[in-house]
Amino acid sequence: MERTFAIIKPDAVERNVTGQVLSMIEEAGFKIVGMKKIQLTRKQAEGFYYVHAERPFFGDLCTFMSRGPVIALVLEKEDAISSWRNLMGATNPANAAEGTIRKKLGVSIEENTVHGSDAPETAAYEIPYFFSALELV
Ligand code: RTP
Ligand code: MG
Repeated sequence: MERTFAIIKPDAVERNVTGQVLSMIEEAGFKIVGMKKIQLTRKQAEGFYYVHAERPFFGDLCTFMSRGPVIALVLEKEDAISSWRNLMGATNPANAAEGTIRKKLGVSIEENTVHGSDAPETAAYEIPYFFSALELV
């Protein structure tokens, strides 16, 4: 069993579609082993996405991710990291495959509803950024 880190982003919380995202997660066979609602400060968003610090979209991304509450999740499944990336769909919802969360619910390349760790090292950074071991059950 593998664990990955997921976020339901502010655009989805604002539109009241967190339940739809959670349903798709459970229907795909993931176990939710950690879940909390939290609003990131701008600094916390910058720390979370530090790998993108040099990218042109970094400022807008951190403003977006701290503008309202998010749902932070730890998901468990066989091949959870790649399986969750597949369920999310392409970064730009316009390119996302049928049946993916971003195809169904994404608004734009930025407001794309969900985040997912892209590698085991990323998950190892992201999970403890949000959760203590005691909060994962
Ligand atoms: P994520 O990290 O959130 O799971 O998304 P991802 O791997 O599919 O995409 P990534 O390249 O890591 O980009 C992180 C997030 O930055 C926003 N973005 N905006 N305006 C733009 O061109 C642009 N490109 C990316 C998106 O919110 C993207 O998910
Ligand atoms: Mg990414």
